[in-house]
Amino acid sequence: MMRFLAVACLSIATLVQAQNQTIQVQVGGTENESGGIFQFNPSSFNATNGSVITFEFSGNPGNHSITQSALSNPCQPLSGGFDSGWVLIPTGGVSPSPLWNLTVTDDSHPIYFFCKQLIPSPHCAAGMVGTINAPSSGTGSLNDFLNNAKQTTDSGQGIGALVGQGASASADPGPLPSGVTLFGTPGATAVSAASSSTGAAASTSATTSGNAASQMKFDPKIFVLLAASVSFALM
Ligand SMILES: *[C@@H]1O[C@H](CO)[C@@H](O)[C@H](O)[C@H]1NC(C)=O
Ligand SMILES: *[C@@H]1O[C@H](CO)[C@@H](O)[C@H](O)[C@H]1NC(C)=O
Ligand SMILES: *[C@@H]1O[C@H](CO)[C@@H](O)[C@H](O)[C@H]1NC(C)=O
Ligand SMILES: *[C@@H]1O[C@H](CO)[C@@H](O)[C@H](O)[C@H]1NC(C)=O
Ligand SMILES: *[C@@H]1O[C@H](CO)[C@@H](O)[C@H](O)[C@H]1NC(C)=O
Ligand SMILES: *[C@@H]1O[C@H](CO)[C@@H](O)[C@H](O)[C@H]1NC(C)=O
Ligand SMILES: [Cu+2]
Repeated sequence: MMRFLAVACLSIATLVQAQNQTIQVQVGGTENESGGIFQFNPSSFNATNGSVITFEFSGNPGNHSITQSALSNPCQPLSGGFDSGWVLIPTGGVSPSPLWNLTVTDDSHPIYFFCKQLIPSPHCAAGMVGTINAPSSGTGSLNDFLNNAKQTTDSGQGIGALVGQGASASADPGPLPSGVTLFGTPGATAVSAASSSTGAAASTSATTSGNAASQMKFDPKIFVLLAASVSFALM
């Protein structure tokens, strides 16, 4: 009986974990690449509700943001959009790199983001943009968004919130080792975010844990695993 319980608990734990994807994105170049690199890597990926995107401020040096925008207006902060603030990493890099965790709350529409840094030239126009759940080609794809971004000459400096449209963070980037500075700290909820996203924000944890519960209930894999556990326990 104890063995059955242990195996069943393990199976459930494995399943719940398997449903939350974690996606790592390097901000400003990949680890150990030095110099001001204006990119997100990867810059286009898909993530289901509840998945966490861990942005790693790996630029060495770097002074970047992750700021939500729209397909048609790629280098302007979206009203009610998410924002990490700018994270300055000095030359030489730091360890550990600051991280920013963004949880997907609506995977049914593409999510677009850019870096709003202007120094030494607008990073957005240089191609520092990314997409989540965008089509792989044609209208709305990363290439489409990137082409729009490259045609801009400026980028908006507005400060957003942790809570965005379709994705939200619950904390500022961190940790901030000595030499690292966070500029333009986003509010927990921006005034503009209140109308469109407060509902989503307020219900983020409830919704996602609710999801996990309902997925557990309906996911046929759990029955297969439980059945396997039972037969294992009976052996
Ligand atoms: C899965 O994600 C949900 C929502 O983010 C969270 O409440 C839950 O604790 C996560 N489960 C695991 C095993 O990480
Ligand atoms: C980066 O450098 C560190 C220390 O030299 C090393 O441990 C790590 O594997 C390197 N990472 C990559 C992606 O090359
Ligand atoms: C980093 O970016 C912030 C926000 O744009 C700016 O105030 C600051 O001067 C920048 N620092 C460096 C060293 O580029
Ligand atoms: C993800 O969450 C959003 C918002 O609640 C919902 O509209 C969408 O259908 C969900 N996606 C899936 C695959 O359930
Ligand atoms: C993401 O999903 C869209 C459809 O929703 C698909 O067209 C695209 O190829 C997917 N992208 C990746 C990187 O898997
Ligand atoms: C981001 O998530 C990782 C993995 O769960 C965690 O170790 C880290 O402390 C989080 N960082 C922040 C700033 O939320
Ligand atoms: Cu940048």
